[in-house]
Amino acid sequence: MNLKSSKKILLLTASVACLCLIVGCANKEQATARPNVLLIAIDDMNDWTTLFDPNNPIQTPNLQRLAARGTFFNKAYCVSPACNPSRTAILTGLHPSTTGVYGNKDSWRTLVPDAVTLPQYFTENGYATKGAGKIFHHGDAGKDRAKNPSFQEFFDMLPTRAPETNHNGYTEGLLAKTVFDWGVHDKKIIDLDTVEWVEEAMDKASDKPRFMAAGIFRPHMPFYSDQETYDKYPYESLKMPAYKANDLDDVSTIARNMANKEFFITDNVLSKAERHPGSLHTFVKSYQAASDYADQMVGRLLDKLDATGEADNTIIILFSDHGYHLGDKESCVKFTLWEKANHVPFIVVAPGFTKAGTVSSQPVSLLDIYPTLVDLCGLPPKDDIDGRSLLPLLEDPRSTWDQPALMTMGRGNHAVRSERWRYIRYSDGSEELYDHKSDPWEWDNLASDPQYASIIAEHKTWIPKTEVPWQIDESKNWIYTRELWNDKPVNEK
Ligand SMILES: [Ca+2]
Ligand SMILES: [Ca+2]
Repeated sequence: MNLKSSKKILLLTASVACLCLIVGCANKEQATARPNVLLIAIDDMNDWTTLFDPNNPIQTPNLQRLAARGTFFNKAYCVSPACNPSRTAILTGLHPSTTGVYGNKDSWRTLVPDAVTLPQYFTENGYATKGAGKIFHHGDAGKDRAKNPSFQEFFDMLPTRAPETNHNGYTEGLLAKTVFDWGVHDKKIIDLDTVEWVEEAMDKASDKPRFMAAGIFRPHMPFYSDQETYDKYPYESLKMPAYKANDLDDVSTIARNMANKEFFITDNVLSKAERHPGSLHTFVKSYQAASDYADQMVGRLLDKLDATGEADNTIIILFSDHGYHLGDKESCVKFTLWEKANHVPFIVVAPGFTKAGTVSSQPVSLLDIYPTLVDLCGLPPKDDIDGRSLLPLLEDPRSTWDQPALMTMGRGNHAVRSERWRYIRYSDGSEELYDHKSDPWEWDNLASDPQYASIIAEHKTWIPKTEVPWQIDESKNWIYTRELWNDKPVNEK
C-alpha cells in the first residue's frame, strides 16, 4: 500500500527538511535535535463526542483543545475493531492480512517476531522510549520485552488491573464473570496510575529526544468513572443513540453474529427498566462518563507537557484504537465493521508544521501513524511497512487523497470507507453498502440495488488480494467475539 512515486519522495524530502529546520535539526545524524513525541492511546472511544459535533453528548473539551493546536482527522478509521489487531497494526505498521494478527487472542510477538515496532524504531534511532498503560494489547507485553523490547522503560497497568474488576452486579451470567461492568468506581481508577507515572517521567531530564507513550484504558469496559463525572450525565437529559427496530434484517448471518444482539442486548441490558443499574440507559450513561474521564486524563497529560516547556518541541499524536456500539445497530460491542465501531478520534500536532485548528476530511487509517511519525521526526524511511505517510495531508488538508480507509475484522471480512460510502464484504461473500450522505447510522443496506453496482465495484478493488492464514480455526472467525466472553466457541456451547 506504500505510495512510492517520485513526486511523493520529493515532497517528503522537502517536508522533512522543512520540519527539521523548524525544530532545529542541524542534520539527520544529529538525533538529539529531533522533536520529542507524545503518543496518547485511548481505548474504545467512539465518535459520539463533542470533538466531532458540539451536539454530541460526550463532553471532550481536552480533545478539542488538542485538535485546536494541529490537525484533526474527522474521518479516521481503525485497522480492526478489536484491541489486539488494531494496536498490532498501529505499532508494527503492518495490516492484519500481512501479520496474521486477526483477533485478540493471537500472540502478535509470536506471529511477527522480527517486526520492528514503532517505539523500537525510535529507540534504534537515538530516542529515549518510555511508556505506560495500555499501549500494546495485554498478554504479549512481557514477551515483547523479553525477546525484542519495544520500550526502554515501561509501566504496565496489568498488575493494578485486578482491583478494578469488583463488579457492581449489573450484569448476569457469563458477563458477570468478565470485566463487563459499569457505573461509579469508588477506588483509584487505573488511568490515574498511568498518568501519574507519565507525569513523573516527563519531569526527568533526558539527554536524548523522548518518545513517550501514554495508554489511557477508559472508556474500555468496565465503564467506570468517579462520582462527579458520572453525575455530569443525568438520566433526565440522557441522550441515547438512534435506534431502528429490526435494523439487522437486511444484513447477513456473519454481520448479525458480529453484533451479538442475542447474547448481550436481549439477555441483559435491553430487558431492564430505564434506571435499573443494569439497563441500556445506565450502560450508555456510564460509557459517556467513562469517555469524559478519559478526556480528563488527556487534559492532565497536556497540562503537564505544557508545564515542562517542551510542548513547542513535541509532536503529539492522539487516537482511540476503535469505536463502540451503544445499542445502535442492535449491538453493545465493538467487533463489527460498522461506522460506530470503526470511526475514531485522531489528532496530529506537529509544532511548526501542522497549522492550528486544521480539519482534514479525507478518510485515513490508523495504520498510517507509523510512517507519518517516521517522516515527521526525520527518521530513515521505513519501506517494509503497509501504512502511508499522512505528511501531504498534514501539509495541505486539501491535497488529493486517492485511497479510502480499510477495516478488517477477523480474516476475510473487510470494510472500505470512502468520503461518502461504506462498503462491507464478509468472508461468505455477503455485502453491505451505506450512503453516509443520507444515512449516518447505517440503517439501509443498499448493496442489492443494481444502481450502486459501479460504486460497489470501485470500493471492492481496495480489499486485500491476499491474506495470510489465521492460525486459529478460520471457520470460527466470526464467532470470535463470543469466544472472548466465555472462552469457548459457540458451537461448543
Ligand atoms: Ca480497544
Ligand atoms: Ca438495516
